[in-house]
Amino acid sequence: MPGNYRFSFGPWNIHEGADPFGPPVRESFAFDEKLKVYTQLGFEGVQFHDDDVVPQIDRYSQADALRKARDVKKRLDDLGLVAEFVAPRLWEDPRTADGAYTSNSASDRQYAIDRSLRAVEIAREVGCDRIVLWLAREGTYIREAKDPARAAGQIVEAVNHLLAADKGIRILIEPKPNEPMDLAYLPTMGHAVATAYLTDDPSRVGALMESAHAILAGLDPSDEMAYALRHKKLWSVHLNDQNGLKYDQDKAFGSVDLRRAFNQVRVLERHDYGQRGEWVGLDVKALRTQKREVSTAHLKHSKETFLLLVDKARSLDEATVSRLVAARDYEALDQLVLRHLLGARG
Ligand code: GLO
Ligand code: MG
Repeated sequence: MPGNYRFSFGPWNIHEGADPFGPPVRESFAFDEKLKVYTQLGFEGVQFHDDDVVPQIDRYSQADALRKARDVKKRLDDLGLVAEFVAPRLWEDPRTADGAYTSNSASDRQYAIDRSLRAVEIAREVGCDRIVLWLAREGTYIREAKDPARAAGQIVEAVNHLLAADKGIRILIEPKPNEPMDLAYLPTMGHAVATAYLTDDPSRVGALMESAHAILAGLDPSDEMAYALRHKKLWSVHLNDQNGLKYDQDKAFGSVDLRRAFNQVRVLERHDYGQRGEWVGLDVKALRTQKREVSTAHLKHSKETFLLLVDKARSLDEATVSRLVAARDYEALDQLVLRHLLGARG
């Protein structure tokens, strides 16, 4: 198996199988049990929401929250795990119902900024310098409810607050076009990158690209990754898969479209992703039908598929690819790739 990659996922990827139409179908795993799964499956990186580190964070003073974060850091150290990032969860509290940074209520916007600043300190406490902003509710259900140009500015302002609060912190914007909102304000990689350049320190603002989010936007994930890579702003990924334009599925990587998965791996390989410390992150959901004892298999499988595709990317006959591109014989190029993926001989 090819090496050189470090893998991560968030504890929310091990879950009880609830969906909008039904309650949990599996017993929970305690946080410490989840941490053991990381080691068992060969993942080193842990992605956190602020309240994965400090459950019910809003109930605690910041001093207490940081004490709890310190305890989590110790548990990570004991297991040889590393925190990759902390993401403020800005979509569950009633004060975020109308959005967080772009809410029409000034006091609710302030709550979102305060909570994000707390997340920055929590990130430091668990030993990382990365904040992920999945801007879940920045958008509208009813188009006329907000001014989108103003909203774009409010998001920049919020990022500036975080940059100013900690001179070493880095912000990764995770774009997504819809869900939970009808229409979100930062739907694509282009929006995330452009937002970075509007901030006070573009060198500390980058992006996390999730495969399913690109597909929901009708775009190819490998092109979205490549765009961010060209700007030196692809600082993390959420690999998964998505069967077309429907609810966000977070299927195992490669589950729907192997060739699309191959092209994501190929673009990462070709641009030395991982060599500057970037993690290969997963954001995958176990199927509701899965029994508890096999409800972490989607993580193992996604990682295995990634590594098998690294093998495929490295063994593609690039000389023939170049020759066919030069001859502009894209039909032959198409078949070369298909035969390679199918393992055809001769
Ligand atoms: C949802 C997002 C979500 C984020 C996570 C970290 O669609 O993908 O899972 O990745 O909250 O910010
Ligand atoms: Mg994600």
